[in-house]
Amino acid sequence: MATSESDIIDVESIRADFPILEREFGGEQLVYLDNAATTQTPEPVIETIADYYRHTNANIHRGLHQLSQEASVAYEEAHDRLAEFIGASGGRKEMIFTRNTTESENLIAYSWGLEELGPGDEIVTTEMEHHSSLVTWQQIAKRTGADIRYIRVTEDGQLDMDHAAELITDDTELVSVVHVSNTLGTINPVRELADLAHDHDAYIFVDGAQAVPTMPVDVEAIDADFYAFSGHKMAGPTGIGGLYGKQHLLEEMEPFLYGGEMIRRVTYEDATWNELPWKYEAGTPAICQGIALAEAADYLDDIGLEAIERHENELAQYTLERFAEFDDIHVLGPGKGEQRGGLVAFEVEDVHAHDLSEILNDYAVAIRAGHHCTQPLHEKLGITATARASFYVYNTKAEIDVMVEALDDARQLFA
Ligand code: C6P
Repeated sequence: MATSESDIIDVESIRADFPILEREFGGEQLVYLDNAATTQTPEPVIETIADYYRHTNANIHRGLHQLSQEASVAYEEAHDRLAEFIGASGGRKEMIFTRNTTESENLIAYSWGLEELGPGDEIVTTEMEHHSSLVTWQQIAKRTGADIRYIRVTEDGQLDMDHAAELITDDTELVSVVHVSNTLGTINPVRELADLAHDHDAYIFVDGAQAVPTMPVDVEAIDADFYAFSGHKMAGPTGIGGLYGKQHLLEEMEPFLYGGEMIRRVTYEDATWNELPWKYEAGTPAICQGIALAEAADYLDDIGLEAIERHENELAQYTLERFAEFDDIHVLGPGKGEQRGGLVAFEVEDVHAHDLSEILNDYAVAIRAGHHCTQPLHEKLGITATARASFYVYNTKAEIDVMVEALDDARQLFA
């Protein structure tokens, strides 16, 4: 397959780092375009995982023996590395490892939301949120008597910022917003929203699941109070994610889970909490995954996040160009020439997204079909399901051509 047509990054040598891309199905080479769901894993990360289990595996912060000490240091340093990766100057004290973005959202909802919210308080979020935040805040609102307000999404898939300015008031306690929409591809003005929130003494939580893997993120430049992401979407393993929080907020908040590791001193009557970030990491954590995530951060930094962002935008723009050849393909989100993340959700008239995905699978092309965990947004748009192609560092225009040819065959099958 033709690979490197990008003058932004050396796709050919990057592809060589990802052994899974060599897989073939029915004689066709895999075209993996489901990266917004999960990205593939490069050799250095696979090696780090294997190396950890071969040479270092032990529980952390419990043993005085050599293995435990080595594992503890590597796991602690991984927190510093991820803090640095997203621009958090407080290092490990501002970087909690969780299982994923969903758990990071729930941590804030339970530790902060349940304690701080009450009747009359408002949570302002958006119509394009992923279920991980939308459902979580809905349930917390129900339990606390707080209200939820949704910032409107405009016809061209942007947040209506006039509406945001109307909704964010002195009653607002939290603004919760997705940085890059996993359905529309929209890149939201998170700094502007943070300023609006702070003008009204509210906090801002940013869902960075689709941003951290694909663009330079600086939580301090955004002035985010909380920022969440997942390891498995950024060339890291599953089972590990991150939550950034401003140190003074993490210090004030109650723990999320109780148990071992998160305590300082325990009596039969009570307990006190460990220092940050361990106060929020109860039980034995995902040690190997945390260490491997730091390796993934190194891998992405070596390529360069600006370059990754440009490469993804180029692939998204190319996809829009190719789709424009068909008048029965309708794309969600910002149009051609506008800045967007590296994903394109679309509909093909008279062909259900699930049928498309199945037919593309026969060509070894992996895309996602469904509501992508944004069901209310799909309902607002009057659609039950869309197909979605999402890109990463190793994808090429040639692969998009393979997808478009397969789509064309699918259209003709249903014509
Ligand atoms: N979106 C997708 O295919 P977890 O599952 O916790 O790692 O990530 C949740 C999540 C939160 N926010 C956004 C914007 C996301 O895109 C996701 C995950 C996947 O689009 C699975 S639904």
